[in-house]
Amino acid sequence: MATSGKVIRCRAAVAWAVGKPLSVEEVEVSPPKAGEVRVKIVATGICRTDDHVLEGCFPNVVFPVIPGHEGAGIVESVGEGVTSVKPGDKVIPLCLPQCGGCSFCLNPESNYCVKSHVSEPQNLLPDKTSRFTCKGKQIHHFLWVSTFAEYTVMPEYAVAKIDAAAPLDKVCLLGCGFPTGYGAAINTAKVKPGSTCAIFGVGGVGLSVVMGCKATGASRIIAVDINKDKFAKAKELGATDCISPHDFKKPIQEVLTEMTGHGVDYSFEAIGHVDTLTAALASCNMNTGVCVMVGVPASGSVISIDPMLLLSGRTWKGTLLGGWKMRDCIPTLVSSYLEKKFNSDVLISHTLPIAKVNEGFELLRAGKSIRCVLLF
Ligand code: PAD
Ligand code: ZN
Ligand code: ZN
Repeated sequence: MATSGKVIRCRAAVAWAVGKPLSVEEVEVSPPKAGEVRVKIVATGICRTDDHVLEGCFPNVVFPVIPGHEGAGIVESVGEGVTSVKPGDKVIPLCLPQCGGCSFCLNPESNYCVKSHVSEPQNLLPDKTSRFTCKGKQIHHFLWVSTFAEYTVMPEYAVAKIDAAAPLDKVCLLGCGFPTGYGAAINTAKVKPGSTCAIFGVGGVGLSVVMGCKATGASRIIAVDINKDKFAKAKELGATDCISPHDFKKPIQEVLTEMTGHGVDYSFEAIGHVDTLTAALASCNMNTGVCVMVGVPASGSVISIDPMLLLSGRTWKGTLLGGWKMRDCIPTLVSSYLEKKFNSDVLISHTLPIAKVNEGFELLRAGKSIRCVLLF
């Protein structure tokens, strides 16, 4: 490729400071070093986690930074020693990498990787340098993928080659939101047929949980959200009941317990608030209930609970990216999408050019979008 080995100047949405709108700028992207891949991003979804970054919820995310982690693109060039992808391959950048060799990667029960930005929070690449500059300043990476940049560099083990037939403006959702929610139900909770489920927050991630619960054969799926505009889609995807905590005087966990007898079999929190996390825990059956934490609370949040909630037998779990070993599973999920085994397209409510990235965030904050896909 003509650009291989050269610095590429391209557009990126840069977050210069907490609480400020993103700014679409021309940035310089250095070529990939050994073991790295440079990807031309074609499409990227906006996930609430990107909004948490802009709000300053993660103090270890250093500004200026290029957010975005739900993208799909095409390999532009590869660094020395890269063998699993080549220029021209369609790929999904992995915001949770999979080195394949660490103890967690070797454990079939885990999708965590020790060699990730999660173990060592920093927003530089593993060699502690950045590939981005803008106006003479170093710009930080986010989760090693920074999909709000037209070209972005990541380690080879943070990229998965996908089927060449995949529509990138659709399968970008398989970079985060869809697999997170769907996997929370089928991998993390392992929802059983005939069971009862409650999903707190039916945005892009929560609706994917609804789809996962439906796919496993859950018989009752209760969507809980304060925004009733989300209920039509939740019903379309399999929710049997939709309730708003605002419609009840008593705490929502009591409402759910009364609706189901002893509480739901599985509860999921896909919002990221400590109060709804505890409400979700208290909503599941006191003996065998499983509560899965999916929403990301602000760093430093502390949860205080009555220990009896767990002592009586409930299980409380968390999930990162729905428990999928991403490098192994994302290509398979893309194939399943192409085989129409699920339809994640229903989550895409808006498509905008990258220049309108701030409009996309406004739609999310106003509760008007499910997933907004940005196109370069
Ligand atoms: P979203 O904003 O599309 O959805 C959140 C939903 O929660 C909206 O429908 C809100 O109306 C609803 N809501 C807000 N407050 C309440 C409340 N008090 N009670 C009931 N409903 C409420 O976000 P999203 O679906 O993109 O992401 C949801 C969370 O999941 C967010 O915290 C994000 O950071 C996290 C996430 N986690 C992972 C992971 O790997 N664990 C991956 C991706 C996203
Ligand atoms: Zn996300
Ligand atoms: Zn690993």
